[in-house]
Amino acid sequence: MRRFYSGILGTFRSSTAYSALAGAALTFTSLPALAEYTCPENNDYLQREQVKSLIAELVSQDQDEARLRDVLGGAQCQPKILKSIARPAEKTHTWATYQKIFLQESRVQKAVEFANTHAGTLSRAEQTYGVPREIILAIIGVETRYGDHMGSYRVVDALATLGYDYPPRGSFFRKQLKALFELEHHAHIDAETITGSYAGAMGYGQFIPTSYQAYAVDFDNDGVTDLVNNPVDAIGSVANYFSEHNWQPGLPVAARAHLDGTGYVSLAKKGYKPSFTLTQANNAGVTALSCNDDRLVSEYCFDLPASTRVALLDLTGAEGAEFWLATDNFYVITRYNHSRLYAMAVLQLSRQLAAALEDNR
Ligand SMILES: [Ca+2]
Repeated sequence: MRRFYSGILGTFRSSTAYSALAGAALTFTSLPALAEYTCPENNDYLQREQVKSLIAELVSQDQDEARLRDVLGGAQCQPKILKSIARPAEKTHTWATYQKIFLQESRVQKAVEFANTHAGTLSRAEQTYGVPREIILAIIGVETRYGDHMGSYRVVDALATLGYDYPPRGSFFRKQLKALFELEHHAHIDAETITGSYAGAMGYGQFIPTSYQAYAVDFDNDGVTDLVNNPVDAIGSVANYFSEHNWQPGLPVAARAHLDGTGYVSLAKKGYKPSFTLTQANNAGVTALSCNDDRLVSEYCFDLPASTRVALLDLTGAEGAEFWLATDNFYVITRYNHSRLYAMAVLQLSRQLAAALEDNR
């Protein structure tokens, strides 16, 4: 049975206009009960053994002990941060509800203004890193609405709270906290006052400290790499992040898939990292929507060599199950945020932006 083409003909352009008529999402399951984590009473991070060893380690790297004690002594455990981390949007939404949050006309309007202001920088980023401007713009749009929502938590509070009072990911956030002080030591960052998300992500593109260290660039060459106050550095840094994660210029990100038979079930279980070829997908009855197929008009089509590596995504869209074939460039977007919903939102926003910028020319 051909699930995807069933009766859906016409000239729809919106991706959500396509939906399978049968089949439930394979991977959306109810969440297990989450353990609750709370801030200790009368907390003083300076009394904690792990904090003492962080200070010792940083002092051995020539950092100033008084400054470290000052900033860490002022760090506050924040209950709201512990609540937020337990329920990230990517885990509590289906594609249908997630899509509504990020794909709105108002975000596209903001993007066009931002793109006009930074047209030269976006061209230079595209040329330098091979990443299309609409992808850079979509990332900055999804992350912070072009700088409107860079986060109001002190980063040191966020990273101390999650590093010392959220055991499931403590070691990850303790690494970020250490990196924050290294950034203060080597870059233009004030570890005491800089603000960001509940997870300690900073600036237009919401870089966590280790990403800041590894991928941020001084794109306007003023000697300072500043992703919070300088949109030029932020644009270059997002493009560099994609380039360093092997973005392939010109490779389409994803196409709608149609299904014949039940061979798709095992492919959809393999996750969003491309692990089989288009030939293998075709043999399992899964075909990418071709851009040469005039039965449907879709922006989400591709005609790639049979040896191209792909993954099969099954999403719960507004009108039911949706199936997509995604390439290595889709996987690169998930390196920014490990979520297929996130990557799909970035892809679809980027298409809206490309169209809006084209109209604006
Ligand atoms: Ca700069």
